[in-house]
Amino acid sequence: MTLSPHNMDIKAFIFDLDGVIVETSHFHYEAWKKIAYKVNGYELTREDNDLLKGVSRIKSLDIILDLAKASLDQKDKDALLIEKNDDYLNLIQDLKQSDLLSGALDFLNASRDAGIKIGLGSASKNARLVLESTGIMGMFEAIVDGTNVVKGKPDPEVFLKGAGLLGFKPNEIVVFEDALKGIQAANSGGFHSVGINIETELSAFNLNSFENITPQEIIERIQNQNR
Ligand code: B16
Ligand code: MG
Repeated sequence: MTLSPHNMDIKAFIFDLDGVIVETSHFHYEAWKKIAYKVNGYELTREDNDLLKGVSRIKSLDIILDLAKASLDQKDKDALLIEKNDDYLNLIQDLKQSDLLSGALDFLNASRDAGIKIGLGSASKNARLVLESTGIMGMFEAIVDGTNVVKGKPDPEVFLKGAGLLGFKPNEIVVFEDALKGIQAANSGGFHSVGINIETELSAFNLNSFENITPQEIIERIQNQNR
């Protein structure tokens, strides 16, 4: 199905990765929990973990050290960063297509069929590995991840770079995000934002998953709000 000219204002979708396309957030949580406990017995809660969503590895460790009221020298921090990532890589070693969020693969396919360009905007340095293991790398026309940016979310750099690669303006793109910092990043860059599994009023609207929604419906809802 192709889009009517009326719908052509939105030309691309940029997806966050962890927690939006693939359910890897609980693996990050599991790995960070071990680190927090190791630092000084701190029990990292799910609420604490929400603060880490969309945040770079280095910044996440600083947040955990703050929460645990601990301070470490750079050498110990570096060792923990390596340990966290090794643990995370171990946890995602069997990642496969069935680990995609429910409805995500159909939604990506439907978007492509509708002529909408697809980009990735993730803070993760493991994003390409995750896209490869889930077999969806080829669907993305632009990939921007933690290896390509200097400033993390809520700075819009990751999405602005994606827009540049896709060749569209931010207001022609919808960003899908599960993290508050990601939605703030999208909004401050001038993108439309849709929340996935998050309660916030900062996005245009929020969804629990990509099940039972079409790309056309997303675009219509965004356009109706901007009328
Ligand atoms: P890595 P996203 C983010 O990915 C995760 O939400 C966040 O929990 C993680 O710390 C960050 O990537 C860095 O990941 O350690 O793999 O480089 O949600 O922006 O796709
Ligand atoms: Mg995320």
